[in-house]
Amino acid sequence: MSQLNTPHGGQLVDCYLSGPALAAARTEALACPSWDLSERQLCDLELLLDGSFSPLTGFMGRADYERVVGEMRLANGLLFPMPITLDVGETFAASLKTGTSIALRDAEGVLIALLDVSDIWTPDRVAEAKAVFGTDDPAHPGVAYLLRRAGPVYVGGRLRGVQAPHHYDFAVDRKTPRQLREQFAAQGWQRIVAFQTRNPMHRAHMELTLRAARQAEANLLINPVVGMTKPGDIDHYSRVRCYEHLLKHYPAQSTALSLLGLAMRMGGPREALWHMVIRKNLGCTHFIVGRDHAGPGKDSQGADFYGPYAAQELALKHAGELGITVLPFEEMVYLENRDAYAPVSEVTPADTVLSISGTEVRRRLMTGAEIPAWFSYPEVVAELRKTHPPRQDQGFVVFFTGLSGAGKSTIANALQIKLLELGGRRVTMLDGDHVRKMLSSELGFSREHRDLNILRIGFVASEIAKHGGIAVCAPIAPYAATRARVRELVTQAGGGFIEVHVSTSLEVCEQRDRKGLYAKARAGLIKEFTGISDPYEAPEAPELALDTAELSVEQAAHGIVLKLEALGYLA
Ligand code: PPS
Repeated sequence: MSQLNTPHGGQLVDCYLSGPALAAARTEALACPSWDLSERQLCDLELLLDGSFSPLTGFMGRADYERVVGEMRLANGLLFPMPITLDVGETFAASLKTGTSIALRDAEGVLIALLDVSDIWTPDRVAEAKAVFGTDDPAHPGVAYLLRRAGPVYVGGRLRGVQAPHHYDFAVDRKTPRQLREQFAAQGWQRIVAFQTRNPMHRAHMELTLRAARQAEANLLINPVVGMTKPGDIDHYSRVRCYEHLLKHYPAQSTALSLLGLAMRMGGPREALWHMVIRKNLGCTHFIVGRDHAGPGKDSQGADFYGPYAAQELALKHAGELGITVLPFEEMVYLENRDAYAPVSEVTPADTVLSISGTEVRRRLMTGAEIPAWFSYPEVVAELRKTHPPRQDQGFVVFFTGLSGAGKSTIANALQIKLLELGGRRVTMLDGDHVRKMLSSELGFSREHRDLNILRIGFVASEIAKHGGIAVCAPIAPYAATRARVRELVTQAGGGFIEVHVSTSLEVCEQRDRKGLYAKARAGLIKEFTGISDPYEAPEAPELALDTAELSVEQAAHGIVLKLEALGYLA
């Protein structure tokens, strides 16, 4: 098994141009239509260009795509489990022709590559989700992306790389397949076990990786994903600092760290195979597949999407064909009586098993509770605590939603005063009317404008929460999907999100009609008025619902304070 070979026996792909071809491509790009890549597309592009996805030489064309979706094979029969496609909008697609090229640019407009378009087609994305992920349930992050975020048209073709995407963070730890292979060769490493992770590593992971390396009599490559992982994961900056601490505890001569800018799909078994293809391309000979590898979490019924060992089974089935040895690993647990870690199957009735789940770690970070040294090295825990302070020190957003006249602003004002009275925190008010004057004065009340208005509020609120402040927002926010986007924005920024539905009925709001707007709306003088001539989608699972027909302002505001205390946001 030659180290220089890709899983398919060919040479590592290198899409980058050089010399006169590079200069010509830069000039050619000036006349090409430009596509601004999404974060995920940029991740895919980087790994296509540097050969991590060998034998792919570009975004998949239709024939490759269809066979990959159906059979996990490229049109030429080579095993490749994940469709790697460039999704675009309909308008942009309509401006394209096969045989022409597109300039692919990053978010700042920097030219990364030219795509020579060979295929343009509209895929059946629901069928793709079912075939690739085994489900079309949007609780699966890969499905949610495919059905809700991805553009409806795919464009395939060969790539001509102009410039690798630039990374300002951890630049020396991001190695291309070529750089890693050179490093292995220079160190005389011939057997290399790769460990994939999207989580901070604790002692159990360290024990597992050491065991795997010993078992294979091999060196170890810790190869964490720093592209896109599962929404809600710990950010990669914190994780990489944790890995760097942990690395000091490994045998220095036999362990290396390299960061992988992969955009994961959380595709379980298929994703495990994809990870193997990548690691083979990186020059690794062995790959650890643990329990529930690249697992997407629970489905909307609360059940697992894949069996816990489904990924291991599929990985083992195809390992020979890919030319990489799979090291299936069970969960490792701590045995207090032996002061040692062991795989669950080696536990005897005499052992006292201690374990802390990922959820429990998050809870302890949230509450500031102790995380014992048997579980994680203190410097790793300290690193996590820096970016994940206990809830009472975290920023959060109280997001009111409800009909005009429901009482949102009145309760929000009362809440702001109560929070200021409690002291020690900074509070920003983003009231509907106020925002419309200061941030959204040019917007009307069409769905598009309302969404933009709410996303602006969400953006500002997420920034406030990110910096430890409290944002109190009180727009109507009639659309559930937009509110969900705001929740995502805030939680991804590390803030808490408390949705308060001011559920006062339309009848009561209309009867009050403090601003006289309902009368005008009924008379047709105001168009698209929420509740009258425009929809209001009531929240299904708000943190709190308050009806001002039944509660005084004082009671409602106090109810929110109690909720915030119960959730741990107020000391
Ligand atoms: S939205 O849908 O969330 O963007 O609305 P929002 O920014 O909260 O603005 C709502 C306030 O604007 C006044 N107003 C209208 N509301 C709903 N529909 C229409 N067509 C409309 N036109 C003006 C109204 O006073 C809302 O204030 P509140 O405080 O909710 O009564």
